[in-house]
Amino acid sequence: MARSAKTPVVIVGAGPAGLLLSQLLALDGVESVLLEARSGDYVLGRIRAGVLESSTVELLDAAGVGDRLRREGMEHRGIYLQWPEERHHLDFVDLVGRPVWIYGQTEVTKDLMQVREAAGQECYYGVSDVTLHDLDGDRPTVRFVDADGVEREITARAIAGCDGFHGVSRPSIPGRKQRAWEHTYPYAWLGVLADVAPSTDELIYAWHPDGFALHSMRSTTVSRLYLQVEPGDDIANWSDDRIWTALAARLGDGQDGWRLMSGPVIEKSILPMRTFVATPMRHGRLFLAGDAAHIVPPTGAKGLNLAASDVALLARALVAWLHDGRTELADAYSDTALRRVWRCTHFSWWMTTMLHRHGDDFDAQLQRAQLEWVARSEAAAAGLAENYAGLPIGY
Ligand code: FAS
Ligand code: PHB
Repeated sequence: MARSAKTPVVIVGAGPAGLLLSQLLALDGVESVLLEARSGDYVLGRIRAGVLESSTVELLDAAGVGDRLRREGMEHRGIYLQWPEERHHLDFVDLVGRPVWIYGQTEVTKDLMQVREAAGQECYYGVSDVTLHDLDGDRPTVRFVDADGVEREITARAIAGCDGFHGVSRPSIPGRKQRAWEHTYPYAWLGVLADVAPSTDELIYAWHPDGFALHSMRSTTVSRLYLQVEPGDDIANWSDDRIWTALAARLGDGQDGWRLMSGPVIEKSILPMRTFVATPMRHGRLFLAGDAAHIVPPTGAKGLNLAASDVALLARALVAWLHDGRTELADAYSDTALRRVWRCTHFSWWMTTMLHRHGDDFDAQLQRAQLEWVARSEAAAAGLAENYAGLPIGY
């Protein structure tokens, strides 16, 4: 067993949460070691989030990784809400003074990987058999097997569980100490990445009798689109033609002269829709952040942004504790983070149940009434804008 010198923080998981945490800690002189089960290329290959809240963009600026985002990302004033024969623009800047940015999670991860590598960050890719020990003591330990098959052990002062929903960190907390909430939605999303310029300047969230559709994007030449499908649906049932036909119908192709442009599909997959929240987000010397602690349906574009806000709070707490011996932020971390987690969990549920076709005609009428209220009432629109464009990190 190769034992490494004691390090202040071991971060399990080098997705966006783990990488951003290592960067924020390093900026305040706190060293960390990253452990990642996959290769860097695999992590970069995952196609996920696309929308960044203003507070996330400001955080990435402060972390020194905002330059390419500001150059290549797209600043959006708001979104469109759509239903048959109607499309309404919600201008977040007019409503709450905050825009959002379109910049794929892949790009955020790439920028973080580059800055950490340039700083000489110690990161073990391709690890296996990660186990956490002595979380209740003052010398918590992580054991793992590195990519060369060498068994290793690192003793730290704190462990950050940034290893996502399927990681080992959350299960390392004794079940009697945990409470989890889970809600599975009765539909799923079929996601499409297409080599075609977006047919809209800003995102279109569409309610339709056949099901929900979303027109997003990754750049001026690549579109990202989603449509509601049955939870157990198989991507083999969805030819490219069938996908484009469904998207055109649901997004209002031909309505008021608007046309949906189709193009070559680069990637298509079906992803489940669920809500999951595990509490507390701390157990002894283990702190959970990001998908390791919570999952939201992507309708509110909150998953990545919540991971960023968790990590901003956790970095402040660990620096105050490890540098200055002040433990109040670490002691409050779980409650502080969960306040924003539940706000975003509710908003994601609210957007999801408002926009996805489910239930009977009465349900459909209620959804239409809610959409018309949000589109016509400035107070209602401001509520959506405040939640979507981003609450302050310490909400
Ligand atoms: P991640 O899951 O991104 O990263 C965790 C990392 O830990 C991974 O690299 C994993 O390999 C590693 N790991 C796991 N177990 C380990 C172990 N035992 N040891 C070491 N490493 C381990 N959010 C949105 O806002 N919009 C979207 O459209 C959207 N689409 C999504 C589509 C899919 C298919 C999924 C799964 C999620 C989507 N999300 C979306 C949410 C997503 O963006 C997450 O919120 C975001 O990746 C959270 O980042 P992390 O917390 O770092 O978790
Ligand atoms: C995306 O571009 O992937 C995206 C945008 C908004 C969402 C979900 C996903 O609500």
